[in-house]
Amino acid sequence: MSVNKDIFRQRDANYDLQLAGRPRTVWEHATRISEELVPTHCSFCGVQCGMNLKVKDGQVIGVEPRNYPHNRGSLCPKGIVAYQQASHPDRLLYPMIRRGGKGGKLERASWDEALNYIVERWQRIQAEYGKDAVSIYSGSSMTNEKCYAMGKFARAVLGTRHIDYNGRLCMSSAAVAYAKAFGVDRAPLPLTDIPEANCILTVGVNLAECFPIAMQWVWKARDKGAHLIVLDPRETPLARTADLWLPVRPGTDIVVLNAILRQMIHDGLIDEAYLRERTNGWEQVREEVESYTPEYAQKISGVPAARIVAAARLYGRAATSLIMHARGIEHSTHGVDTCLACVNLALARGQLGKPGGGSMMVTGQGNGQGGREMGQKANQLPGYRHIDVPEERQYIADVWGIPVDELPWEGAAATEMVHLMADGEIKSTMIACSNLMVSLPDNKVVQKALHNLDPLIVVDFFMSETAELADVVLPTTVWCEDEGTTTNLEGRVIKINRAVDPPGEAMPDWEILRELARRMGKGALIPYQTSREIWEEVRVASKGGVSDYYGITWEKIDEQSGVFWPCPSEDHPGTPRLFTERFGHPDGKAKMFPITYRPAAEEPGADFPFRLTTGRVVYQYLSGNQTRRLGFLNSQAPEPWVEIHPHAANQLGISNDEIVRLRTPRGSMQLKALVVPSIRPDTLFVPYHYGHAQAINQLTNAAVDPTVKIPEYKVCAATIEKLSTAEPLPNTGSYTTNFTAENAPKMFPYVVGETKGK
Ligand SMILES: Nc1nc2c(c(=O)[nH]1)N[C@H]1C(S)=C(S)[C@@H](COP(=O)(O)OP(=O)(O)OC[C@H]3O[C@@H](n4cnc5c(=O)[nH]c(N)nc54)[C@H](O)[C@@H]3O)O[C@H]1N2
Ligand SMILES: Nc1nc2c(c(=O)[nH]1)N[C@H]1C(S)=C(S)[C@@H](COP(=O)(O)OP(=O)(O)OC[C@H]3O[C@@H](n4cnc5c(=O)[nH]c(N)nc54)[C@H](O)[C@@H]3O)O[C@H]1N2
Ligand code: SF4
Ligand SMILES: [Mo]
Repeated sequence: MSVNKDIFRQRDANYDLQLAGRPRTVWEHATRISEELVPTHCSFCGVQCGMNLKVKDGQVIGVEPRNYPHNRGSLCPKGIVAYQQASHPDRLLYPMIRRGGKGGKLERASWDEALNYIVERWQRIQAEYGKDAVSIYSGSSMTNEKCYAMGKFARAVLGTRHIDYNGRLCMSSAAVAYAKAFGVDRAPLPLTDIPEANCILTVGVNLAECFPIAMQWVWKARDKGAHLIVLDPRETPLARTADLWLPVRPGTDIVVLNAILRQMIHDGLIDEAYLRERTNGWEQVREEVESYTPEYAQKISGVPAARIVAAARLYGRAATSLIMHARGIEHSTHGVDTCLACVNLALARGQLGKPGGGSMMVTGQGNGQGGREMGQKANQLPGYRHIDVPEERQYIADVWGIPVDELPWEGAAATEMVHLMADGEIKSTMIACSNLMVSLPDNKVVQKALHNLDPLIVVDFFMSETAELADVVLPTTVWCEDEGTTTNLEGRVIKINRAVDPPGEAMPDWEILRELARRMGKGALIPYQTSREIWEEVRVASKGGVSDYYGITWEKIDEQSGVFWPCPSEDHPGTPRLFTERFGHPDGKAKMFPITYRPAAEEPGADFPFRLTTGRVVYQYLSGNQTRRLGFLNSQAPEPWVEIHPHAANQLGISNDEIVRLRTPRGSMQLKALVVPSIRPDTLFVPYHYGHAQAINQLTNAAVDPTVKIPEYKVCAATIEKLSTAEPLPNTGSYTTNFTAENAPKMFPYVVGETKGK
């Protein structure tokens, strides 16, 4: 198959002319009117930018930005190529079963064979070992409808208590912190409020690379004179433009946040009236922070005392101030505490509930917000109902039409589930929408755990590092082949539309669950013919819950350009701003908690003198299973690297681009050094989007926060070594990163870059 590039070049040229104000050519006009535009949203991050997919002859051939309130007609590099997933040559097109035992090969099977095999195995396992011997590991890149079906399938059809999802690895510490402090776990304000802020303090969020389109709201605030303070061990693109960069040692933010609060108290910048009227617990917080002098904070965190004082004054004197925080503080064994320390600052300034003020967790995954409200989290039922509360259990049991004593209790968190697999307590797991072999810490243990499962079932649309280990692989749809809703990082519920049919035999996740339930004799529990039927049930199941979606209809989403929950009735407009009058606790007040600094689980020492932190780059997404295949994105960041400061590099004799060995107590890997002045000299950074020998989670620490079990991805002890001889780079797996002239489906307008990383 070859692409007639000349036509597309011609077409692009015409488009340029059109942009220059010239009339459209006949060719341009003809192509445009024969394309259908399907309004939807991006498949990637939590901003969920509005986009129109261009569809022609049953295939998605391109994208246009859509003027939605929060992205206002812009898309970032990932959004622009997201559509290329649909017709990608790597798509999984039919079910596969590993024949000949664990050492055998994955071979094509029919749906009937694959589903019957799973059901037969599950029934035998559950009869012999009990219901909890089968588990579900799910994800938040799925629509609300899929997430809801997943939770109901696990608890009502399988009857297992073990269901959890990848949000556990993401923002679960922030979720718990907000539930503790405010009684509601949601960003309290929309992105469009940000320009009202006079000072923005970002804490562990690389906004420009991870939420690029949200940046326009920060720029608007800056244009109006807002100050910007960035707390991050790296001078991120956002930090480069900031008034103050606080280069914190990974894992030590609490001392900085407490010291800022102490300084504000000493400078008389506290809103005492707000604290009296709207909060509980302030006195204990005031006492706790008194020992956090700027000098003590400097000693622990490495942030100069003078900058801490300056930050307290810039932040504390702003009439309206906003703290934005993300994984930099949440991926920690004290993630909940650090978020609560941020909340203390914002409450002490009386900011929560003000337009443009307060604290805002920046949720990461496309449906990271909805994914945790639909009942696929170990301790939660739909509507953010708690699985331990008898009335909440009864309500959901009634909606599902099952006796309440058949509803399982809380199961293992995702990180704990892996240990139950390794210990043989869980015998079989279905993983949908997660790539554990890249995303979980200390992945040697993960591999062992997955190897123990029989069968391990993986539902995906691309072969992932995890699917490679599966006994059964089931092909599912990409986002634009199914319709449903997602809830973006603001709490805005939006509509995803179906643009094309799935290729081959791929089936939406919820249809796979329906077919499994039917074969298990429980078809009446998953009876849906359309995802809209699931939505109508979600509305009822969430009714009266903290995240009440009852009043949100698909029509209303279109009419209002998204609806913010809670929205308890059809005539309710939705709630963009939370806490304007009261917080979610019964007395209407926010709770403040005194926060004490504790060191990370693993501190540097003589053998491992650096702090290693991990995270993201703009061009790759999560485990990379989707973006490593998109040529333009991958060509910009085809392999991982380790960022090291020039001082440290000089001492070790390491030069830029040199292959080095990175070592932690769990093992070592080889990768390129990127010598950059934008990182602390005692800190190393590696992006985590890569698999096999390139996965940084070979080396990360599996220690978790004691309450939420989120891993400490953001700090462990490490060392870096020059290689004595040129050692060959190990095998890094194989995937198609690109469309070549040979494999490109005809409709693709561009053939980008070259094939890398094979
Ligand atoms: N391009 C891209 N965008 C994405 C994603 C992606 O994979 N790629 N993923 C999405 C998802 S699921 C998520 S969760 C979000 C994540 O969004 P972010 O949280 O913004 O991303 P991270 O890179 O994980 O970490 C953010 C910053 O934390 C800093 N950091 C590391 N350790 C510490 C520390 O101890 N303290 C402080 N204060 N900062 C620290 C890092 O230097 C980094 O700049 O992004 C979403 N958007
Ligand atoms: N070292 C380190 N590790 C980290 C992090 C870090 O900062 N550092 N960040 C953590 C964070 S914040 C997160 S969110 C996790 C993410 O970790 P994972 O959830 O494991 O990563 P994803 O790439 O999102 O995996 C999703 C998989 O599901 C597929 N998929 C996408 N949509 C659908 C769908 O609708 N249905 C099905 N069945 N499959 C689908 C994709 O192709 C992909 O293979 O990683 C965590 N791991
Ligand atoms: S900012 Fe996020 S939602 Fe918007 S286009 Fe980029 S990846 Fe997609
Ligand atoms: Mo995430």
